[in-house]
Formats: sequence, C-alpha cells, structure tokens
Amino acid sequence: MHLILHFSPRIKQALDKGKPILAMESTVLTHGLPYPENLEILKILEELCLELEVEPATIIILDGKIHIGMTETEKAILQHKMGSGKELCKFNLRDVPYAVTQKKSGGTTVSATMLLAYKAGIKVFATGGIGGVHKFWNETLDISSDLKALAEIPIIVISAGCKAILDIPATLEFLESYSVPVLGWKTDEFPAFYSRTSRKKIDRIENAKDVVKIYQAMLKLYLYPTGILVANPVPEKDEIPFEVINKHISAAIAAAKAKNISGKELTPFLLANLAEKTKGQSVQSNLALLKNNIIIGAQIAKELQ
Ligand code: PSU
Ligand code: MN
Repeated sequence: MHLILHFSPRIKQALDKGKPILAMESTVLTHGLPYPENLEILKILEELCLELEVEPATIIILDGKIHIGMTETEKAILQHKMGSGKELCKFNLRDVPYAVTQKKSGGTTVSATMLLAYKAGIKVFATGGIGGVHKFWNETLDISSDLKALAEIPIIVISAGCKAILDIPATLEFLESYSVPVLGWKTDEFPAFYSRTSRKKIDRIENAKDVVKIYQAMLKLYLYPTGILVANPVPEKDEIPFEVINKHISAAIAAAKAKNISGKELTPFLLANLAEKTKGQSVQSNLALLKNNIIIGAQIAKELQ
C-alpha cells in the first residue's frame, strides 16, 4: 500500500523553497472548541501565522486523506461535515492506520499531528494544550498518547502547558522519565492552560534561538531523540484564576464519572463541560493562548531555517 500525504499547494511550495512552516492540529477544532466558532478561530490563527511570514500547515484526515495544510476545499468539507451535525472522529496516533485505510474523517490530536508533521518534514508545531496523565490514572491507566509521541518524535511542540483536568505533577513525571525537555517560555513554572502557573518548576528559556540550540543538542546527544515541549503561559489579561477554573474542573470530572465517560471521549467531554460552565470564558482564553503559542511557534520556525 502506498501512503500519501496530500500537501496543499502553499505548503508544497514552502517546503520546496525552504520557507518556515508551522504545523497545527485539528482535534482542537473538531473536539476542543464549539462549532461554529472553531472555524472562525482556525481562520484567525492561520491569518496570524501568515502575518508573521510563516506558512501554517493545519493537519487533518478527511475521507482517509491525510492533508498537510488545508485549502479552501478542505475547509468547506469540514464546515459541511460539522454543519450537518456529522460526527467527526478524534484520531490519536494509533488511529491513523485505521483512518486512512477505512477512509474516515476527523481531527488529528497532538500525537497524530506530531507523527504526520514529522513525516511531512515539518519540525515545529503549535497547539493549545497537550494531553497527559489523567487524574485517577492509577484506576484507569488513562495516559494520553501525546506523551508517547513526545517521547518518540523529534518535533518542537509549543503549548500553554496542560489543563488542570489532568494530573499535572504525574504528567511532568512522565515527561521526565522519558527524557523530554520541558522548557518554560520566559517562566520557570509549568503553566496550567487557563492559569499561568501550576507552581511546578521547569527550565526557563528566553528566546527562540535557545530553543533551537537545545533541540539541536538533544538530537546530537540522545541515543533516541525525543520531542521538546515549550510551555508558554496564557497572557495575563486572558487568564482564568486557578481557584475559579478548578471548581468547574472538579464538577466536570464528577459529571464524567457519573455518565461513565472514559477513554478518548473524556477530554472532549471535559472541555465542552468547561466551555458551558464558564459561559464561553474558557473559549476566549483558549483563543488567546492559541494565538500566543503561534507567535512563539512562528519565531521558532524562522529560527530553524
Ligand atoms: N487539551 C486541550 N484542548 C484540546 C485537547 C487537549 O486543552 O483540544 C485535545 C488535543 O488534540 C490533544 C487531545 O492532543 O485532546 C488529547 O486527547 P487524549 O487525552 O484523549 O489523548
Ligand atoms: Mn486517554
């Protein structure tokens, strides 16, 4: 079987000319944010990236085709599928073989996007928040494949840390065990997505040059290269205080338990629940941190040239 990546003409040209490219995921669109704001947000994010003179490569699987960069055609297909209420899949790393052979459609999570970006020759990827070790992991063994991907795929990922829906200390322990460098962008504390800190200490960096130096040193030193996680706190004005969001998170986790929601449905359920409970404030904050991560991702993409 011949596996094909479908490059958009813009991404193909950028790759040929050695122009900077920044990968973006699509599960945040299909499962992380409400429709139709999600499509508006995609537009805002891609325009921001272009203003920064970096080509955005949003990665998605539609009818089994792996798209590296969405053209207007793929956006129209996505809009049509979401608008008609069709259930789109959420593709983790392990779902990619199934998706492409069975011609399924859905968003790629951080883990699947890292794999496909790597195959496409893209080295840097901006997202909102990564998946991690879930609370009560000792009962459920629910550990996101995003962590496995970070442990095995040599790509630089920029995120606002991870949400406190997860067990943040356990997530950081996992990343340490698998030797994934976790770098704080102008901070020495790991951010907690809506909140600027989880109070867990990490290594601080000040600029894109240093991120690239560390990435290159890792590639030279490690026997098995890993990803690098750049943790960039949400801007101060868009932060939701930890005490406020945490109350909603506890309620959302209890609701998930009561409804027996687990596995890959858990993260989307919790995110939708939070959006509802915060009356959209969580979505606003999500947009702000996504933009913030694209700004840093674009700097790193240029530095990598
Ligand atoms: N965390 C967020 N927003 C998201 C996700 C996580 O704050 O949209 C999505 C990302 O695509 C991430 C995925 O890769 O959920 C993780 O899902 P799971 O926990 O099932 O691995
Ligand atoms: Mn899981």
